[in-house]
Amino acid sequence: MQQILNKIRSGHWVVMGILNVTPDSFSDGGQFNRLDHALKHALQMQKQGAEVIDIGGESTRPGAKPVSLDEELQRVIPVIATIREYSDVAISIDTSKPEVMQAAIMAGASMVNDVNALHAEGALEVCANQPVAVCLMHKQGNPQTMQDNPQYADIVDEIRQYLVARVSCCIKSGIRSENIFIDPGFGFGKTLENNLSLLKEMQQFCTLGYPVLVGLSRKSMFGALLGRDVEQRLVASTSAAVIAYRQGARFFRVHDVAETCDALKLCEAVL
Ligand code: 7PM
Repeated sequence: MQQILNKIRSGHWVVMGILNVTPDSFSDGGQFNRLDHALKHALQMQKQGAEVIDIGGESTRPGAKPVSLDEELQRVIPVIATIREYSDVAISIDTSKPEVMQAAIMAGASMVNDVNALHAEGALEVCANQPVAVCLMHKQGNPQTMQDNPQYADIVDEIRQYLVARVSCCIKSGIRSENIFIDPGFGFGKTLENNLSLLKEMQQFCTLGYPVLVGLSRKSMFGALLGRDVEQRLVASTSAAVIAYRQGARFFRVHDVAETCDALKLCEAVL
């Protein structure tokens, strides 16, 4: 993770590949097949240019039902341990639960990606006492209802203030400032118009002094704008990544690793 932090600090981009660990898609094949599939997917993304693999048990997604602690642990920890066994790629744990953070770190994760920005009791402490990077994301409301009627007076200002406040909490708790990423949280309690404003004003997050991670990949904002199903959002997703890159975002959480890396290589070559 240290190498990745240095790379971003010196102005380069990094791609984080999203690893699917949904239980439904491969549950028929049993534990071995599930782990084998996750490992293959992770190694493929690494080969395509992902330097971090983000692993989540899906409890934090918009509209998702909460997942119990035991279930989340059972979903993600064996996957982390398996990838750690076969690859040195950096692993990020996408969770809001301190117990999952702790277990994931023990199993080899070096980053905590929390859409809840370490609000859960004990989360700050877990991250403060370990050599891990953290990503603090903004969201309005909770995953079940946040898309119902999001409202902001000044969305950019509100999210900036929120992220700055969360960064302060982290630093007060003993998390090193060099280990902190911020993320405006596209799609988390945001209308299409809100998401477009955030993308337009990306620079205002990139000048706060912390590297910015963006998650735009295949998001429903592209469905709303273009009328495209989730598997037809590649061009919009990579284009949006380029727009964010041009304003200073350097960390990209994506499904389509090879294509995003191509676009970002072009960006960097031009600059
Ligand atoms: C359904 C809707 C499934 C939305 C999954 C999602 C982000 C994240 C997610 C993000 C950070 C997705 C989202 N989005 N973590 N986790 N930033 N840091 O599109 O934007 O993958 S879940």
